[in-house]
Amino acid sequence: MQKITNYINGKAAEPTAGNYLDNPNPATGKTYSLCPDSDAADVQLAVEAALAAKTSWANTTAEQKFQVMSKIADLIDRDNERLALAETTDQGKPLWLSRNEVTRAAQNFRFYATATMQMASEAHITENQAVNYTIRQPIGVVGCISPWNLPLYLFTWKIAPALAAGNCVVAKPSEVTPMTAYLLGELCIEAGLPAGVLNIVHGLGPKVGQALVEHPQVKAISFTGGSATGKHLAATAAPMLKKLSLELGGKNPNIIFADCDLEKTLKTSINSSFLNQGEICLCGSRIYIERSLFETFKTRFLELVKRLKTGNPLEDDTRIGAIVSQQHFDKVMACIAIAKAEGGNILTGGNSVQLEGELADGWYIQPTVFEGLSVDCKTQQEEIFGPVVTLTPFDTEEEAIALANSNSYGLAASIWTENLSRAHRVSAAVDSGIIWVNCWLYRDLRTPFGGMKNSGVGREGGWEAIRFFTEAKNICIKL
Ligand code: TXE
Repeated sequence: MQKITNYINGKAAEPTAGNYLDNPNPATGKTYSLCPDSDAADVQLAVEAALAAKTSWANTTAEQKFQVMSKIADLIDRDNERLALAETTDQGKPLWLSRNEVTRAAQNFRFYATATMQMASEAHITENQAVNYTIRQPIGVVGCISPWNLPLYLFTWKIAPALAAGNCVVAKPSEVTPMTAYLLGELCIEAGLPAGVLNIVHGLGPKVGQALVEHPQVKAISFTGGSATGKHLAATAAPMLKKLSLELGGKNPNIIFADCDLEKTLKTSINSSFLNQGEICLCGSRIYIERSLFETFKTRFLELVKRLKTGNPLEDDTRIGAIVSQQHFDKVMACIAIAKAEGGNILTGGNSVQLEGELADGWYIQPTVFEGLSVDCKTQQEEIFGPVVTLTPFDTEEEAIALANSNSYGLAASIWTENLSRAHRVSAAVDSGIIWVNCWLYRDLRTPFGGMKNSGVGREGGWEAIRFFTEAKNICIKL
């Protein structure tokens, strides 16, 4: 049984208490590796290593940071197949999707490697009396806590800007999907990342994550996960005046007007509904369709949904892989039961899928489509985070906007229309941090990324992330 280790002070480290958690493969439901059940003592060792490396990393030249971060990106690319197989075995997503996400993880490191070479700052000249210039200094030791849905992608999405900004990092991946974070540690050693610059501590959120958030020498926390956890984490960090970036849940509208390009809308809506088994905070699980198009869209959409293969994540034609854990499988099935109880009419799906052989004990759920649910029911209000979407008609643009905003989340939205004025109008009116028009999940890493309301606080991406991971200092020189 493979034993995952922490990565502390530049080398593999066993959890000090010697405890481990079973780590199952969602496709089989069977434990296939052991994850360190670390504790505060391990966090302390990691923070000490980061503190020891802090000054030297901050003083490392931009060129040297660029070189080592680019090397990590190249090694991730080199090991794409190995990392993708590890990701699928750990998370349950189709292998073809894991390959794509590993490529994006390399891009995260490469993108922020280039950022090290582009750091600039502002100056303000005060009526020929003074020169003000702003410098952005690394915070020092920062914490990065990431979730189980896109493990390596979201892990690197936090770590890369933190390193580029000159910080040392203590990172806590999800205990549900620890494998690729462990493998990243090995690649950092191979790339020659100096000891202590990045430290990875595995374990339970309330134990290791909490210890990291509470640690007085960890000055900022970047978190992606559930809204409830985010609120808890903020309650811990706020009295300590720590900088916080919270990328939380979503319950995103997919607004489809009758004048849309129907073929493109259908194809992309299948993706925005069910990619990664619907386990993406950006998925469009509330589908609103203009009434004149509703029946046509419904018929065509259902035809496509019924063709999606739910099955072995290792097979190329699988579109819906395994649900990440027994706990999450139970949660999603419970949500489906609630939707039925709330009067939802199941148009397709709604059941678990029983596979054969070694996959017989895996966790699989059919892609599920509901209609006939009211605006304020739990199914339309709360994040399910599984392969479950709802179809709801609307009559006017104003109603579509009201429906889209009738929710405590505000992360992302898709809008399908060929009317440019409407696209601008509706985009401005929908309360989401990320709006896609005639597309979904089309990502430019330079753009601000994050949500409002219960979807989080702050933004990642581009210079937003560098600003988060630095302290701005204004220096005024009197002339
Ligand atoms: O997230 P958690 P989970 C949503 C989705 C999902 C729900 C819970 O609805 O069902 O969140 O998923 C660590 N102090 N999203 O359980 O619990 C934990 O170990 C410090 C949306 O994965 O929030 C893990 O590393 N850390 C989200 C990370 O927080 C703590 C993606 C996320 O765990 C902690 C994932 C604590 N007290 C889930 N408790 C998105 N926005 O993409 C837990 N953690």
